Amino acid sequence: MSRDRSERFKIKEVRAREILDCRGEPTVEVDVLTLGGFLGRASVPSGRSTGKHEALELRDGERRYLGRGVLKAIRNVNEIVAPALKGRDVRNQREIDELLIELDGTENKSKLGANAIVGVSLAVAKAAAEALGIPLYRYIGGPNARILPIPFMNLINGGKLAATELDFQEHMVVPVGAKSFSDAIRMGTEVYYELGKVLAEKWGRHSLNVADEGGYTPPGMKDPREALEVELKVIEELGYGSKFVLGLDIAASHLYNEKTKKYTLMGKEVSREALMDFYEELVSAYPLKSIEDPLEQEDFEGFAELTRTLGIQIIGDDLFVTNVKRLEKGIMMKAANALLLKVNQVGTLSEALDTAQLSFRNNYAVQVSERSGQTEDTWLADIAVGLNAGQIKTGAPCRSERTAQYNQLLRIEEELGRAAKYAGIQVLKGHAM
Ligand code: 2PG
Ligand code: MG
Repeated sequence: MSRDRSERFKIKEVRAREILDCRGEPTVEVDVLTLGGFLGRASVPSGRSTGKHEALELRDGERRYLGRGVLKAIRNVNEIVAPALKGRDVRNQREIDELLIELDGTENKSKLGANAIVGVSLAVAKAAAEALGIPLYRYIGGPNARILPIPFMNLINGGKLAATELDFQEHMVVPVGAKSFSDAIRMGTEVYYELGKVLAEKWGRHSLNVADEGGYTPPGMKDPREALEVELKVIEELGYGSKFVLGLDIAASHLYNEKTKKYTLMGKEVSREALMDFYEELVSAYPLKSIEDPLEQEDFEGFAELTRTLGIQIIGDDLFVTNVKRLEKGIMMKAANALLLKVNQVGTLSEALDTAQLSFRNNYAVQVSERSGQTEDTWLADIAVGLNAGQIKTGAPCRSERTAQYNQLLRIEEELGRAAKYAGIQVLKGHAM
C-alpha cells in the first residue's frame, strides 16, 4: 500500500468536547481526524436507571451543571488518550480499544471514565468507516449486514424514567408482523398517535406529556395491566391484531429493597415469588413475549427459573451490563435468553462486540439498546444492522434523539434495497417454545 493510502487512516488528532444530551445533561463528544482528512465524530449516551455493575461514567461533581459536568472525562481524552493515539491506524479497532483499556488500567474504567473511552472507541470506528468510504453498519458487519431490527417501541413510561405512578419502566409495542422495517415504523407510529387519543380521553390530557424515552405518562395509572390493556386495545382497533406483540422492561433492581428482599408493586411490598406469579398471569393474559430485567440484578437463579417457566424472551440488562463475565455466568446458569447490548455499559466497541458474539454462540438473542439519555448520534442504528441483531430498543417514535435512530434505519433499509430483510418474530427467543 502506498504511503499516501495508509496516511488516510492515520490518526492526526483526537479532540473531545462537552455537549448536551437529550435531558440537557453534559456528555462527551469525540472527534477523531485522520491525516487523510477523514472525520469520525461520536457522542456518548447516558443511563439513569443504571446497573450496579456498569463501567463508570465520570462526572465532575463540581458546581457547574450541578455536579454533572464531564470536563474531567474531556481532559482525559485530550491530555492522555490523544497523544497515545496519534499516528495509529483507525482500522485497528481492537488494538486501539486494548490500548484504551490499558491506559485506564482499572476493572470498571474509573480512571479515564467509560464515557471518555467509549466516545473515543466509537469515533475511531466511524473514522475508519469514513476513510474506507463505507457506511458504519457495513464496516461493523461486512457484506452480510442486512437485517433490519424489530423495534421495541416504548409507548407508556414508568419507573425512574417518568413522572408516573407505574412501577414498570417501559411498556412496549413490537410490530413483529410488519412486512418491512419502514412498515413496522409506520404501524408503531400509528399506534402511538391513536394511543395518545385514547389515553387523553380516559386518563386526561396530561397523559400526553412524554417521558425520557418519549412514552406517554397517564396520570393515576398504577397497574401495568392497564398499560398493556390500552396498548392492546389500540392495536386491535387499528386492525393489527396479531401483527404486534408486547414487551416490558421492569428494571426490577429499582423496585427492589435489599433490606426486606421485597419488590414494590402498586404501592405494596411483594415477595419475589409473588412477582414471579404476577408475570405468569401477565404472560397468559396478554401477547407479552419479552420481559427485560424481571428481577433484581443479582438474582441469576430467579432469572433462570423465569426463563424456564415463562417460555418467552427474558432479557438481561442490569443483570449482564454487556459484560462478558456476567454473561458467561448467565449462560452457565441458563439465566435469561437474551442480552441487552449497551456499548457504554462496558466501555469499548470491541468489548461490546465480544459480548454480542458470546450471546450469538450460545443461542442468546441480542437487543441493541438506547440509553434514556441519548444524543442525536446514530451509531446505535448502525450497530443493530452491523450485528444483524434483529432487535432494537430506542423509545417512542417522537423526540428527535429517538427518531434519529429510526430515521437512520429507514435510510439503511433504502440503501440496502432488495438485500434488506426485516427480522420478524423469529428473532424473539422463546418464540414457539
Ligand atoms: C434501560 C434503559 C434504556 P437507562 O433500563 O433499559 O431504556 O434505561 O438508559 O436509564 O439505563
Ligand atoms: Mg433496562
